Amino acid sequence: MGVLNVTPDSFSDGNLDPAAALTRAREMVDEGADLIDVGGESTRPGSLPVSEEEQISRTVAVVRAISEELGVPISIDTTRSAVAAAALAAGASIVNDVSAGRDDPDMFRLVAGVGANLVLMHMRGTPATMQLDPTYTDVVAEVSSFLADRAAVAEAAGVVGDKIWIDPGLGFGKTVTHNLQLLAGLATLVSSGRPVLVGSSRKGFIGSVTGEHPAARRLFGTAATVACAASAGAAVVRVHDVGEMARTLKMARAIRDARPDISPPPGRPI
Ligand code: HH2
Repeated sequence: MGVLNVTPDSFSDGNLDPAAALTRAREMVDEGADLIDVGGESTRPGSLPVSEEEQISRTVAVVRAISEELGVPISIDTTRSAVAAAALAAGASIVNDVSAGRDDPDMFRLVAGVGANLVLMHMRGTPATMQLDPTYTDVVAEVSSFLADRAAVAEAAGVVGDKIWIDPGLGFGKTVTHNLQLLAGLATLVSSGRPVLVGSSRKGFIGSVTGEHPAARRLFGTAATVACAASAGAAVVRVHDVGEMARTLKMARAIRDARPDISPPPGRPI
C-alpha cells in the first residue's frame, strides 16, 4: 500500500497539488504498489483535525483521477463518514479509519451499506494527545483485544467479517518499546485470522533505534520493519518508499517460502 498524503503538514511528505498527487500515485503503481492510500488529514503526534469539507476538497478529485487513470484499488484515510462516502463515490473501495469507527458513529453503517473493505487501527487517545505518556500492562494483548472488540462492533453494524483488516497502529499512542513489542508480537494479531496491515514507514521509533533523521531518510530501518512484518504474516504494509519496500518484500517472501517443513519426516523419531 503506497501512502499518498494530500496534505501540507504530514510528518514526512505531503503535497496539496492534485496534479503532483496523481504523478506520485502513477510512480508508486509503477514501483509495485497494489493499493494507494489517499489521505487529506495528517495524524502525526500533536496534529489537530481537518474539517470534512477540507478533506473532501483535498482528496476526492485525486481519488477520482487515480481510479479513472490507474484502476488500482484505493483506500481513503479518514475517520469521518462524509469524507469516506465522497471518496467511495469517486472510486475508492477501502476505508482506512485510524479511529476504528470511534470518531464517527456513522462510519460502520456507511461501510456496511456500500460493501467496502475496512481497516481498523488501534490508537490510544487522539493524535493531539496520544504521545502523552502512553502506558500498557501488555501492549500486544491490549491492542489485540481492542481490535477484536472493534471488529465485533463493525460486524454487528453489518460490515462483512471478511472485509475487515486490523492494524496495530504503530506510533499512535505508543513508546518506542511498545512499537517494537508490537512488531515482535505481530504473530498474535495474525493468529486472529484477519488480514493485518502494518504502518511502520518512516516513523519516529525507527529513527530512535537507527539514528536515521530526518523521517524521509529512514529507509533501512523501515525495510527491516517491513521484512519482519512480512515474515510474521502481515498481509499489507503501508509505505512511502514503494520501490525499495517492494524489493524488500520480494526478498522476505522468497525466504519465507523457502522455509523447511518443520514437521519431522514420517517414521523418523522427533
Ligand atoms: N499511519 C499514518 C496514517 N495513517 N493508517 C493506518 N492504517 N496505519 C498507520 O500506521 C497509519 C495510517 C501516519 O503516517 P503518514 O500518513 O505518513 O503521516 P501523516 O499522518 O502525518 O499524514
